[in-house]
Amino acid sequence: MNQSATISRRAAAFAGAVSAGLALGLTELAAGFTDRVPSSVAAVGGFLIDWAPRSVKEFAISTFGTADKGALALGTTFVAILIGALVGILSLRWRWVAPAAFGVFGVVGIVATSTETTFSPIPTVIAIAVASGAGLLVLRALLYREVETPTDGVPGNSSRRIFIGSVAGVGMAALLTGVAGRRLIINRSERVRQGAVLPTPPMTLPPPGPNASFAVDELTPVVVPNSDFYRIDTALVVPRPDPETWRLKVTGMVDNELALSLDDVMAMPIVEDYVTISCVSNDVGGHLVGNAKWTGVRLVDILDRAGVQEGAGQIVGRSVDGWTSGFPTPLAYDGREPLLALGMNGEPLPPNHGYPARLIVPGLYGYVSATKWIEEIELTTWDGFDGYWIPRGWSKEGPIKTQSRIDRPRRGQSLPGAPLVLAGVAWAPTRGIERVEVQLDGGDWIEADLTTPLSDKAWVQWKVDQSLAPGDHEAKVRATDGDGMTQTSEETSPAPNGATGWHTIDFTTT
Ligand SMILES: Nc1nc2c(c(=O)[nH]1)N[C@H]1C(S)=C(S)[C@@H](COP(=O)(O)O)O[C@H]1N2
Ligand SMILES: [Mo]
Repeated sequence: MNQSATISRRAAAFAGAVSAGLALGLTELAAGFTDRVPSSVAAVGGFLIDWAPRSVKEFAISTFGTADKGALALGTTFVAILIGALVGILSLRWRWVAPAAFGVFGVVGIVATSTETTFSPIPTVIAIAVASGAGLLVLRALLYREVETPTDGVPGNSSRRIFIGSVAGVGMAALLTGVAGRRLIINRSERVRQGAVLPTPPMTLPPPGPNASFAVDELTPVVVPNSDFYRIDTALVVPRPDPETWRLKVTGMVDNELALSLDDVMAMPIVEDYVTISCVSNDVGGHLVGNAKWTGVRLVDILDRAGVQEGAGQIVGRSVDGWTSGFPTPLAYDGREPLLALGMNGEPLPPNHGYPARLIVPGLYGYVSATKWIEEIELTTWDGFDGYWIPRGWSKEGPIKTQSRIDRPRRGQSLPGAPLVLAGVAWAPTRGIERVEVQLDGGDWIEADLTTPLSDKAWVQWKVDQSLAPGDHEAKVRATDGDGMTQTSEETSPAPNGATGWHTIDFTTT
C-alpha cells in the first residue's frame, strides 16, 4: 500500500519544509568548506533584493538597515522553507512537483551564485546538485514511504511516530548543516582578516590627550570603539572579499587605469586621521554617527597615480556588492583629505565596516562617499552617473550638517538636580565646532565647555554644570560651527539631505 493517500497535508507541508531546509543547509555547508562555492542563501537573497519591487526593498532596508543582516538571510531561508512546505502539499497530488521544484531550486542557486566573484562552476554545480538531489530524495522518502508491516498492531500510530521522528531528524540536520556552514564562512574570513597587518604610518597620531574627553558617565566616548560603531548598508550578508585576489580598480576618465592589490595600496604613504562620519538618515538626537581613527592612504595619491582627466567632475565608489556613491572631484583636492581607509581605531577594518578597504571623505554623509568593501573608483562627469541613493530621492550632494546631541540626561531620565551635569557631542566636519549652547526650560542660552578637538573633522564633547530645583525640565542644545554658522531651529526630516533642528529632551530632577 502506498502511504501518500493517507498522509495529511499538514504532514506533507512539514516534510516539504524540512527537505527544502536540508537542501539549503547542505549548500551552506559546501560554501563553508570553500569560497569557490558561494553561499546560495546570500546569493539568492541578494538576487531577490535586486528584483524586489522598489517599495518592498526600501521597506526591507529601512527596517533592517541598522539591524543585523542575519535577519535578512534568515528571511530568505524562511521563504525557501515556505516554498518547500507548499511543494510538499502539492506533491501529494502531483508526483512531478517535487523533482521540478528541486530542479528549479538548483538552477536558481547556480544562476544566483554565478554572479559572485569567487564562483567556480564545477564545485558549485556539484554542490548544488547534490544538495537539491538530497532534498528531493528525502522528500520522496518521507511522502511516498511504503507503510511497513505493522508490528505492534497499531500501524497508524507507529508509522506516525516514525514519520514525526524522521521529519524532526531531517529538520535537525538542516539546522546543523546550515549553522555549521555559516560558522565556517565567518571563521574563514575572520582568520583572513586577523592575519592581516595594518601598515603603520610614519607619524602615528598621539592618543587622545586628557583634554580630548570629559569624564562624564553615559557620555559617548570621543573615539567610538569598533564594536559600538553604528553600521548602515544595504548588504544582505556582509561581503567578505578575499584580500589575496581583491583589487582596487581606478577607471573612467583617467590617463592610466589602475588595478591595485592590497600590497600595492599598503606600499603607498600611510596616513591617519580622526574623522566623524554620519548617516544622512540620522534623526536629530540619533545615534547613526560616530568618530574613529582611520588609517589608510590619501585618495589624491591614488588619483594622481591614475591621472584624473579634465572634466572628470565626479568620483564614484563602487563596492564588491554593486553599491555606489559619488561626490564632486574638487572635494578630493580642497584639503579635507579623503582616505582610502584600511584601518579603524588601530585594527584592520572590521568586516561590517568595509574590510579590506573603504572610502572616508571628511564632511560628507556616508551615502554619497563612504563606500565600504570598495573595488572600483570610477572617474566620470558630474551628470554621468547617480549613486545608489540618488534615484531613491536623496540629494546628489551630501555635506554633513552641523549637529549636536544631548547624551546626558537621557530623554525621560530622572536624576538628582544638584549638582547636575548635562553633556553630549557636537560635530561639523570639516568646519569644526566653535561653540555649543544649552537652554534649560526656555531660559538664556548657556555656553558649554568643549573638549579639545582631535581634528576639525572630528566631533567634540560638550558639558554644562548646573543645579536645578526638583521637577520636570526641558533641555535644548545648539552648536555653532567654525564658520560661525549656528544650527537652525527649523525641524526637517532626514530626507533628502539631512535632518535639522535642535535636539530637545525632557527629564526630571529629584
Ligand atoms: N558598500 C556599501 N558601502 C556603504 C553603504 C552601503 O550600503 N554599501 N552605506 C553607506 C552609508 S549610507 C553610510 S551612513 C556608511 C556607514 O558606514 P559604517 O557602517 O561603517 O558606519 O557607509 C556607507 N557605505
Ligand atoms: Mo547613511
